[in-house]
Amino acid sequence: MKRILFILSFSLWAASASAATLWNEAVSGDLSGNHLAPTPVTFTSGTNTLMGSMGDAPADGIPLDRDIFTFTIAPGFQLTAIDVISYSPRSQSFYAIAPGTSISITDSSGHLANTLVTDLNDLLFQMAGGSFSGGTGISSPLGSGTYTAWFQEVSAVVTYQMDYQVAAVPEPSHSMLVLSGIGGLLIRRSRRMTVG
Ligand SMILES: [Ca+2]
Repeated sequence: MKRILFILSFSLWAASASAATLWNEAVSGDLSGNHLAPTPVTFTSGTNTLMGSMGDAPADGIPLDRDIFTFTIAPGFQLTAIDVISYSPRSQSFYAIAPGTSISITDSSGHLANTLVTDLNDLLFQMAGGSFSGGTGISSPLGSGTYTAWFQEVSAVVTYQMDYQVAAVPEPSHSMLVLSGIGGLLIRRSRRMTVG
C-alpha cells in the first residue's frame, strides 16, 4: 500500500513539475495569420510552450502561413527568455515583437525588436543585443505588458517549438536592503554635520 501511495504521489509531483503546453497547433488549431487580429494566448508563471508550423512552399502550392499571437505578462512578472527548443528545417525565419495587440508586417519602426531565427537560441537575449531591422529596443528580461509576436518564413514550411519563460520579478535581496539603509543613514548624518 505504501509503495502504491509513493508511486501515486511521485506521479502527481512529476505531472505538476512538467512544463504545460500552452498552444500546440496540432491540437489547438493554427495560430492567426492576421497581424490585426492575432490569436490571444494566456501566459502563466513558468514555461509556456508553443508548438506549430509556418512558412510556405510555393513550388508545392503551399500558401504562406504566418504565426501571430498576443500575450500578456502580468504585473509583478517578467519574460526571462524565449527559448527555441526545436526548429526544422534550419533557415533564416523572421521573428518580431511589438507592444500592444497588433503588429505591423510592413513597417518595423514600431516593433520593439526583430531578429532572424537560425538556430536554437534564446530569442529575447538575441534581440536585446540589437534588432535586425528598425525597432525601439527590447530588454531581457522583458517587463509586464501586452505584446504581439510574429513568426514567418518564406522559403520553406518550418516546424518549431518555443518556450516562453515567465517568472516573478525578484524581490530586492536582504543585503541590498541593508546596504541601502546604511547608505541612507550616512547621508542623513553627513547632512546634519554640514548644517550644524
Ligand atoms: Ca501556423
